[in-house]
Order: sequence, then C-alpha cells, then structure tokens
Amino acid sequence: MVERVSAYIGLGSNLGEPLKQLQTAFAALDKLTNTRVSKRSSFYASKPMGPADQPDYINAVAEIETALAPQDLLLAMQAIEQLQGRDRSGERWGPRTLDLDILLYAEEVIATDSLQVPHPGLAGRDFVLIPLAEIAPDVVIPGQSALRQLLEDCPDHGLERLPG
Ligand code: A4P
Ligand code: MG
Repeated sequence: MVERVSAYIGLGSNLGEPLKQLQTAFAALDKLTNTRVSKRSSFYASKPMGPADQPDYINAVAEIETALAPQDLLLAMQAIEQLQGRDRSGERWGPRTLDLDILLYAEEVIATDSLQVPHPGLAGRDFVLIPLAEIAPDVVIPGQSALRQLLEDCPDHGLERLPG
C-alpha cells in the first residue's frame, strides 16, 4: 500500500458549460493514479476576479487522498486541463474552460519556479476559501492565519452557492 497524503485542489471554469467542466474534472481527478477524491464542496457562482468583461465563474474545491508527488500531481492536473480544452494563450486571469490549482499539499511549503504551495492566491479569494471551509474548516495553511481569519479578511467576489 502506497502512503497517501491529503491535498486540496481548487477548480474554476467560466467557458464551455462550466458546471459540466467541473463535474468532468472531479471524475478525472478521482481516476488519477493512486488518487481518490475524498470530499467535494458545493459549486459556487462567482464574479470574475481580474478583467470584468468575461463570464461569471463556477468554482469548487476537492479534497483528494494521493500518493502522487506534488510535481507529478501538477503535471497530471495540467493534462486534465488540456483534455478539457484549456487554451493558455489568453490574457492573465482571462476566461478558461478549466483551471486546476493545488491549494494545499499535506502541510508542505513548496517554492519552486513551477509550483508554489500553499497556492499564493489562496488568501485573497473567497471563491477558494469558502468552498475550502465547507469541506475542511480546520485545515492547517502553513505560514498563514487560520482559515476563519483569512475568510474575515477576504474581499467579496459576490459568491453564491448553487443548490444541489
Ligand atoms: N503554478 C504554481 N503554483 C501552482 C499551484 N499551486 N497550482 C504554476 C497550480 N499551478 C501552479 O498557471 C500558471 C502556472 O502556475 C503553471 O504553469 C504552474 O506551473 P496556469 O493555470 O497556466 O495559468 P493561470 O491559471 O491563468 O494563472 P494564474 O495566475 O494561476 O491564474 P489564477 O490565479 O488561477 O486565476 N475569478 C473567479 N471568480 N474565479 C476563478 O476561479 N480564476 C482566475 C485565474 C482569474 N479569475 C477568477 C478565477
Ligand atoms: Mg491555474
């Protein structure tokens, strides 16, 4: 039995039927080698952070149990983004069919060119913090305040939890 750790993945989409994109991505994460999705948050509609002339986003967070090393997990997630039609040529923070971010990986702090964990955008994003708090209210975020505190300090992107 390979040792597994808990990691948290942020999912976001605002193109090509975002809800379907996220459902497909949850299933794809669950199929990765030595990985399973152990919890999934509700889906949330959110106003775009960044350029305002793009559709609203759907966001969610997954808890996974994985034996993949962080770099391998990143590559596997980029392959899922690719399969779901991700086009990386657009502007920063522009619209996308699927964005998968490693928010947390166990309690590790990673700072390489290609991977920073905890995800550097975590603290300022209610569309990440609120779904994360839904499935892991007491999770430890290395180097940062408690999740509750981050939520209090976070700007409002008009998050709306979708029913079901
Ligand atoms: N990378 C470094 N650390 C990580 C990590 N922890 N997880 C690197 C994933 N990737 C990480 O990412 C660029 C590079 O980040 C990768 O090559 C990887 O090596 P990307 O997915 O190619 O590009 P991106 O996502 O467009 O860039 P960026 O700056 O990460 O965008 P964000 O921060 O993900 O923001 N508004 C709402 N309401 N909801 C959203 O989900 N998302 C964005 C994108 C903008 N506005 C949004 C939302
Ligand atoms: Mg990204």
